[in-house]
Amino acid sequence: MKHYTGLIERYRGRLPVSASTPVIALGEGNTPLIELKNLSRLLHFDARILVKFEGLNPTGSFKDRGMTMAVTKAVEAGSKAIICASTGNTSASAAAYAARAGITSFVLIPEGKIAFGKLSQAMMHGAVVIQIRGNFDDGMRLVQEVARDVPVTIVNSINPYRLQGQKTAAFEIIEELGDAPDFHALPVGNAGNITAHWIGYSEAAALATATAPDNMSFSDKRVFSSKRPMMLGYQASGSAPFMRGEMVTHPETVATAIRIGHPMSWTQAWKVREESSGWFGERSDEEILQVQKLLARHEGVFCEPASATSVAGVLRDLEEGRIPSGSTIVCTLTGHGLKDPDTAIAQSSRPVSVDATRQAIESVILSNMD
Ligand code: AN7
Repeated sequence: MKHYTGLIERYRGRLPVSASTPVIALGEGNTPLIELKNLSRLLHFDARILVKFEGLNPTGSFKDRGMTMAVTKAVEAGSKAIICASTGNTSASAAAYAARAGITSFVLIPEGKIAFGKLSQAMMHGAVVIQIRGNFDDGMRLVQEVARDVPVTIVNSINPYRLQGQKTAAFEIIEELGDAPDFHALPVGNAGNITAHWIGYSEAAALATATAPDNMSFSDKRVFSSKRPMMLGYQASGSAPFMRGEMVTHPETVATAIRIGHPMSWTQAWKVREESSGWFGERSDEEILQVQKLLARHEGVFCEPASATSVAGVLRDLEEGRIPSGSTIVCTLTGHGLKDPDTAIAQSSRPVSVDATRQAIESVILSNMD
């Protein structure tokens, strides 16, 4: 088998690259699809829920799928610097891919509202980190204004190459399951990822009806599906413009990754909902954290708070019968739990402290055995 180098090589025939494109890759993509077997037993739901664990990408989030494409195309066009506004994960990914490409990255982050793991990544990869006294939406506006005057390439999801890279998650799911699932649920911030998945599913469904041309690579031919899933987009209640039907001026949520009041892919996401017959939903911070903990405790899957929003949404909609029993549902877990250690530790019980003696250890063990 060929050494896996990343999603651009794997899906080359489905992406806007040529033989001479200088691919900037870190082995992104190819993430596991994990069935929630323990939660199914524990919570008695009669459906198949699988999580696509995007936290296992090189910088720990799904952003790497889009960033490998965006930075590759920026370098191909001769760009020497990239810029983004970010709630954290985009900045971590941009910083890493810029480092790999040998170009400069500028990242605008909301001061005090970014998880520590993400900040450490942007700093370690050598990004110029600009903390703004404002939120993501302010940063996004500023990035667009600045990029008009200064030669920097924007790598937020308004860069169309980002969505091209991110659509490959849908291809992987179809390859693993043999077809598209009935439902696909994602946490929604800017709504770029839900839009990208819909592009991927739509291309795969279109391929099934078209005849595959001879020059297609093997993987291109495999990725087709008989149907498209219903797309479900879930938001945190304090930051839910799609539920309010309008932009939110002061978004607030413990899930800082999706603390976004002015989604960039607003129009596209409404179209996805309509075309897929899906819906948007919201969950409180408490529900989100509860499900984050459930996944960690009972499935061994540690995702960040924002990511748990997709599973929290699906569990409720299953319970209420909105999602029919017997359905196959894929939930994207967008980022790794290690991104946000503070939130994880704050909701866990403190470790016991004992003297360094055998007796002390044995007494802790005995008091914790069933
Ligand atoms: C873990 O990093 O917008 O709906 O600046 O980090 O495509 O925006 C992050 C978004 C979900 C929402 N889960 O995805 C950023 C940023 C996690 C995220 C989302 C984000 P979109």
